[in-house]
Amino acid sequence: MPLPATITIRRPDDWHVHLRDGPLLAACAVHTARQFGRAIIMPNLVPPVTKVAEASAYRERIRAAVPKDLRFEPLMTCYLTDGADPAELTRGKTEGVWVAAKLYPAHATTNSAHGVTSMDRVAKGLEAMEKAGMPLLVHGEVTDPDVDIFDREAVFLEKVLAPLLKRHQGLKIVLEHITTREGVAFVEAHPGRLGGTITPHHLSYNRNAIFKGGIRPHFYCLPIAKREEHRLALRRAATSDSAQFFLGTDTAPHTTDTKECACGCAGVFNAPVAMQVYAQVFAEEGKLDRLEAFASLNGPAFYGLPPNEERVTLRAAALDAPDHIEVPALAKTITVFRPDTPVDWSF
Ligand code: OTD
Ligand code: ZN
Ligand code: ZN
Repeated sequence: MPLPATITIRRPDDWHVHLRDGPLLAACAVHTARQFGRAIIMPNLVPPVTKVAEASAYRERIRAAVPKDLRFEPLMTCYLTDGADPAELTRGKTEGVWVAAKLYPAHATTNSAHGVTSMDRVAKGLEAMEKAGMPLLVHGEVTDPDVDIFDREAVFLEKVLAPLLKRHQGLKIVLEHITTREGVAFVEAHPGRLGGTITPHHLSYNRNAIFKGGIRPHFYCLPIAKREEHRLALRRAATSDSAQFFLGTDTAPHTTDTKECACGCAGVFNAPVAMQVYAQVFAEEGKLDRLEAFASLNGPAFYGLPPNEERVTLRAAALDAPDHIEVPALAKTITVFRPDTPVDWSF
C-alpha cells in the first residue's frame, strides 16, 4: 500500500519527559512543547521534587521556559523516597499539582540516589495513592549489581512488581520505558491496572547499535537497549490495538561533553525528533492508522483526561532536525538522537 503524503492526528502527549532545570530547561522545553500538548514531567532533579510546593514552583519555571505561542501543560509527579509522606501525596493530588508519583529503585538511573530502597518503606504512601486514585510510575529495573544489566527489567517484574500489584490491589501502575518482551507480556497480563510507555529509541535500535564500529554514547540510556527480539516485541505492542501501550519519549538531555567521556551519562535526547521517529516505526509496520491511538488517545484514557482537541500533521519528507541544540548559558551543546536507519517523516 502506498504511504500517505501526510497524516493528521490529535495533538499527542508525552507521558515521560525529563525537562531538567535552569539552562537545560531553557534550552529543551521548546522542543517538547512544539510536539506535545501535555507531558508528564519527571522529578529527578537535584535535589528531587518531593514536596507539593517544589512541584508548583518547578511547574512555573517550566511554563516560563515555554515560548508564549505554544500551548503546553506540564503534568507534575512526586519523587517517592523512603518514608514518603502519605499526607503530602494526598494533598498534592487534591490541590491539582501531582498527577502521579514516581518510583525509582535507589541508584537505578540518573539522579536516583534518593530513590526507594525497599517497598515496605513506601507502603503507606502507596496506600494513600490507591485511595486518591493517583497512578504509580515505575522505573522497572532491579539495582542489584549481581544481576546482569540486560536482565534487570525482567527480574524486576517478578521480584518487585508482581508482589507490589498483589499488595496494593487498587493501585494503577505505568511500567515506564519498557524494553523487553517480558515487559510487554507483563503489561498485557494486567489489563485495567497496568499501562506501559515505549520510547522512540527503543523502537528503532537494538543493543548492537551501542557498539557499532566503536562505543557510541548517544545510544546509551537506561534501561539499556536489549536484543532484536525485544525490539520487535516493543514494535508489535506499540502498533497493536491494545490501549495499554502509549507514548513516553523518556527524552533525557545531557550536554554532549558529559556523554562523550570516560564515564558518560545515560540518556537519549530525542525531543526534536520524537514524533518523526514514531511515525517512521508505525509506517514501517504498516500501522500508521494506529499512531493516533498510541500517541494521542491511550495515554489520556489511562490517566482519565480528555484527549487534545487540536490536530497536528506529519509529512512524508526527509527528517529535518539539527544534529545538536545549543545551551547558550553553558556554552555547550546537547546532541540530538538520530537512528542509523532513515526517518522519512517531518513534523
Ligand atoms: N534513563 N537517563 C535518565 C533517565 C532515564 O530511566 C530513565 O527514565 C536521565 O538522564 O534522567 C536514562 O538513561
Ligand atoms: Zn527510568
Ligand atoms: Zn526517564
